Amino acid sequence: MDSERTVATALAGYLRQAGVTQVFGYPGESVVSFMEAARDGGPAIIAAVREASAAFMAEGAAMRTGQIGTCLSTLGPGSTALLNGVAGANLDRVPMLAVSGQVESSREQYWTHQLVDQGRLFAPVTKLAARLEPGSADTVLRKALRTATAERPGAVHLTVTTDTFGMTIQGDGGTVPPLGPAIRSLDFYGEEPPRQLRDARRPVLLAGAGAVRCGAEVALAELAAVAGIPVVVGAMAKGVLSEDHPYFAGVLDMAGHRVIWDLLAASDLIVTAGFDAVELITPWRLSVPVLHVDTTPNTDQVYPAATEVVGNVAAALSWLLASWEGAAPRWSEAEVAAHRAALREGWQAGYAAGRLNPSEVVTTVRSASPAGTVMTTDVGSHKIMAGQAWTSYAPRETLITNGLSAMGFGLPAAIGAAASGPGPVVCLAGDGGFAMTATELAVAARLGLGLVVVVFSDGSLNRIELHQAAMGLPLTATAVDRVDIPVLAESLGCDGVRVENVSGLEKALSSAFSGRVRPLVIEARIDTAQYAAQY
Ligand SMILES: Cc1ncc(C[n+]2csc(CCOP(=O)(O)OP(=O)(O)O)c2C)c(N)n1
Ligand SMILES: [Mg+2]
Repeated sequence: MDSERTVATALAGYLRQAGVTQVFGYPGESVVSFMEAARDGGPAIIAAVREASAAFMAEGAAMRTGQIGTCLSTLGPGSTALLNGVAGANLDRVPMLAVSGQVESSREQYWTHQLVDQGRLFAPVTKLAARLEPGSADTVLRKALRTATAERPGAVHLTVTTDTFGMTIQGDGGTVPPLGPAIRSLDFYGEEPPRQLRDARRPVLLAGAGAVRCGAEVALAELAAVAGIPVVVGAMAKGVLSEDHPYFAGVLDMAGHRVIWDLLAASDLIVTAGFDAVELITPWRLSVPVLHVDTTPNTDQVYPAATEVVGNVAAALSWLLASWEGAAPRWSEAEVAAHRAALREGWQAGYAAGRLNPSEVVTTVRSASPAGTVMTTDVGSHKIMAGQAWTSYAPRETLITNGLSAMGFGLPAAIGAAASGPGPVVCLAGDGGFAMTATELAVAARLGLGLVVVVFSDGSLNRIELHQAAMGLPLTATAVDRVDIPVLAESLGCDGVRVENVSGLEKALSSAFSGRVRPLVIEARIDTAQYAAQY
């Protein structure tokens, strides 16, 4: 039995043990024997149109499920194409295992055709870039899975030479180590944290993706309600506090961002809860003291924090709650509601009556989406709007890249999310990011995924155009070539429709979610006045 194990079957076996059912990838000769090994018992190989999208599909799947996302490429041009999505997972702190083939080991040291040193290529965009070799395959596979999932999670890349996949390995393989954050551990540094919180008169909680990974939503909601503390969240943590909670105070650095920064600046203590400075778009200019609560010490030092609670975020928040000891709530619900009203005014600013406004596209799609709908965005002005205007009720239902923030994420991530569980999935994309990945619609159609894709069609790379305009420069290279999006969608096996106003959008959405197996692409011709007013 042992003698039948090869590197390829071991890789497939560890992935199965880690709960991986699908690998998103693109083939080449170097990985054929791995795909063959996976054909017998899984994981399934899902072919994307291009490797960069495959990696974003894996990232979207991992964001939705909380499990490790997996992608596959061949050597050289396959691995270089994979890079962006691997970097995305790493900076978005999403666990990912990326595997690339390589030329035979006998030629690897001198060959030049299609040869790239993948260890050096992936080192800056991963937590670990290693080689899978027969003598150490079991250990390296366990190390790869544990490294990718250990706090803070990120990407691991493995290079495997073509011949290595077929090589026999010894041993029974052992078992997959625990994957994920510690369950209860806590350490603290600096002043006694509960006292610091009790001494604060106007504290604000700033929650991030670490709170999602630690399953801290109940502890966060209780602490906010009992202690009366408003909660601002990072975009990648949307839903960790339901946005209809009385103490929900908005999303950092999305539309209406000044209102949020004013709230933080007027506070006398910011308690972070798994917040990661990678989500900061605006420089941190506050002098308010910070109590840093995260799985990871404040090693970034992007903001100074004299006190740190390091460990499981849910356990830390429960500790702070238990130590609150009946002290009076610090903010009233009415005060937080007034703040939310000001924030709403902020993201509505520049509303153009009689036109299709970006905020209306977001709120109209939200209203039409059933409970539990998973939403992804791409990157650009529409993301900044959706990050605030989309109401999220639960974690892992709003999938946004706010670490690397690479265009081309939204549609592949929606495909990855839809392929890894039942229920409706909506993608909100700019026309620039959509153009980068539109042919992946064929993958969604092939898989029978009834995605709804809404393209914010403004004929521009709006975010960059606004920047040029703000600098008083003429617009250069920021026009998006107009294509007939509904026709393009139909040619890729999807339904397509163009809308120019809210009623058209409502009509297009009216049957969008009932028993859909064919993707639907809605081109929403928007007016960009809101973006300009809010820039
Ligand atoms: C891969 C990549 N290239 C460039 C950028 C820089 N960038 C950020 S937003 C943006 C414009 C996006 O345009 P579009 O997709 O049409 O969205 P809009 O801003 O118009 O909503 C660009 C070019 C990026 N984030 N990612
Ligand atoms: Mg655009």
